[in-house]
Amino acid sequence: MGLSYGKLQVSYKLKLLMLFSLCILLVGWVTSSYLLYAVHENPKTKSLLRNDRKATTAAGEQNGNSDRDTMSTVKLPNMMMPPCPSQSPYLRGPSKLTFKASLTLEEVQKENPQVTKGRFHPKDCLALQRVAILIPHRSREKHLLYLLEHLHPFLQRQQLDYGIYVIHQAGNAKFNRAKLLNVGYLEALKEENWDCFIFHDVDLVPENDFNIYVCGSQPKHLVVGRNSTGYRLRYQGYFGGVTALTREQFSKVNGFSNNYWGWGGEDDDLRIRVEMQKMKVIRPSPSVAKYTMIFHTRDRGNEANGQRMNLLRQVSRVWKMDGLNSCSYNLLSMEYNPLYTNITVDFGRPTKIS
Ligand SMILES: [Mn+2]
Repeated sequence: MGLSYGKLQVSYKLKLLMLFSLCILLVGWVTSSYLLYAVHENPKTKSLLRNDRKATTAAGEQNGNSDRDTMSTVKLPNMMMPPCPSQSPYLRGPSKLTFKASLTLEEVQKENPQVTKGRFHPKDCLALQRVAILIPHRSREKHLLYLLEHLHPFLQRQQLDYGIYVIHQAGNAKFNRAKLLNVGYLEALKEENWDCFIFHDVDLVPENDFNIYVCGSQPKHLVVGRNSTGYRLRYQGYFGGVTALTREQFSKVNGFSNNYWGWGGEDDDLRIRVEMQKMKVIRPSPSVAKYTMIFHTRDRGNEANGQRMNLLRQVSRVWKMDGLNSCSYNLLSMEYNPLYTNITVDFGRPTKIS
């Protein structure tokens, strides 16, 4: 009797153990086959497989079921979602851009029902990268409107998980593009663990959606040509307009210098930083990396920076102390508009540096 009771207990424990191991096996199999698939599709996605999206993206799902939604309306839990293909099936290639004088923000919002708080992610696949677009801004509302009009559909066709941040410089001190971009990087990372940052001028609109807004193993310069320069690179080593750096690449160079007030130089400074870290600037093919520049005259408060040549001579001496780690600013507001997050920041006046 005692023996058979013992047997019974053993077999019960055995069953429990078997059930438990079966569960473990099943979970392990699902996870590993998912990971293997993702890594096989794109080895660079290894680091991107963490499912640490924040709850904010869930809000974005709420208005996903619109009849305008041509991508797909199938909702899948993150773990079950396949990675997006290495090339999106929605790309269209070159397009002739038009800019309607009467365009309004409401019209652009209506065209992009799936975007909330400037953010979007594909509903049926896991994007290859999470990309923050940072746009420095002051009194260029019309340019911003045209850029948003074209950039949102462009990024959606590329199947990216993205967010657009506009960083607005308050006050009337000289414009400091580079410092605004440092602020955008620091503030955006407080919201989401972005993989890639696109530093984007407000007046450059991409013409070809094969110019993919993702980061690579080296810093990328996305503007090879623009209509205003006959689609030729402005000069050898030009690194301005639109660039793409991973979170790590940008942090490795300590970001931009904070000391470029007014127009010019800050992009060359960043290129020097990149080269000092033994990284190499890469560019997409000229046929793809084309932009339309919205014509404008030089803004008041953004006059050419007469100090830029002096500043460029001291990059190797100052880069470690001047950049992300020394970027002080007064954050005035953070507004969540439907099509972008607006960060308003005050820098005060330039301080004299040696
Ligand atoms: Mn410009």
